[in-house]
Amino acid sequence: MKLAVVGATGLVGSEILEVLEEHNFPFDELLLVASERSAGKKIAYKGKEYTVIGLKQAVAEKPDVAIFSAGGGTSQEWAPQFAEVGTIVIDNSSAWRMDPTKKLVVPEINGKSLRIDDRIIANPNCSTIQMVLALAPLREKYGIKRIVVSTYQSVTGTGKDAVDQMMAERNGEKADMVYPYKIDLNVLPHIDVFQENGYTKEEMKMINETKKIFGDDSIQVTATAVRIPVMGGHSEAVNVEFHNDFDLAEVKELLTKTPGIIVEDDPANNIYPMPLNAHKKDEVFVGRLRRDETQANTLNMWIVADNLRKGAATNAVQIAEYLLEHSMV
Ligand code: A2P
Ligand code: 11C
Repeated sequence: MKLAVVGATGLVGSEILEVLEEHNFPFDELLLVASERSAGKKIAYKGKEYTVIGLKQAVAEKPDVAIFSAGGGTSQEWAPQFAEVGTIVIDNSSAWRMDPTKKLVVPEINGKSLRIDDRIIANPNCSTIQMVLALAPLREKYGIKRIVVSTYQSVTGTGKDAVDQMMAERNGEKADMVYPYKIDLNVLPHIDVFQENGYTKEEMKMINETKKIFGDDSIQVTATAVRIPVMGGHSEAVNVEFHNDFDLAEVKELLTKTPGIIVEDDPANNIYPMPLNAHKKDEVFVGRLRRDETQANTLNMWIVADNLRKGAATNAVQIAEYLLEHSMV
């Protein structure tokens, strides 16, 4: 098993290496890939030094699996070239997600849709993954009619340069601006580019990807995506209307039983999910479970996860693990 990590020098790439190590992911050979600018750089993994290579060299090595986290443009251009030599590409960018010929996979929800001849598999957007994982067991039980979500997203979702901007502002240093405004001590109702309908691309990803992952176009989703000056994870206030009525204790029990979800919901003791605690964790944390008293069959919940983990690296590694477990690689 030859594994390539494309974008190994980036924020998500280095998180992928951490998750591979923590999960003790089995491979015989590891290729660390980045742009030609980084070729020759050394990166340590499990105490061994690896030399970063460029994409051309990586394709020539014909890896069995390549996990891509090097931006949409790189995926668009290079994923097909890897697929051509037989590599299974697991792509973290938005390049292939809405392509009807490609699967958009959260293994716990729709891993079963994967087939041995899938060559480019898309990893959903971070804010979508944590929301659908928490909603999946509830959807199965009660059916989902409509979702209203507002996000509070970590600067790590933008990448290393955004973290640098926030920290420079915090330290009173000159910041290279990644966002159109100061991010520290501020809140930006703006993630990714604005679309013609007034929504941002991030908001439209949450709407369209949710429908595709659940395989249900009838689910109504509306989103407001907001960047806040935190690290460690994305938080989401979700208001979900079910087709059928629910019992709050049963909701809690369903979520507690779901692998990958941790319920933190004890308001009397100030227990609720926070990005500070979700940092570096693979799980999705759910709390503030309460009935929406203004509308029938409707629940309010608060969902937090490390966007670089379950939102990106962990989900991608889990797809690779699923392929291995099901002898698809
Ligand atoms: P490099 O470090 O060589 O630029 P982040 O999102 O944290 O900024 O990381 C982006 C990742 O994608 C980095 O590993 C970066 O490599 C990689 N990358 C960016 N552009 C390309 C490209 N054209 N070809 C290959 N890798 C790229
Ligand atoms: C953010 N969700 O927090 C974005 C980052 O489509 O994979 C991930 C973008 C994507 O800014």
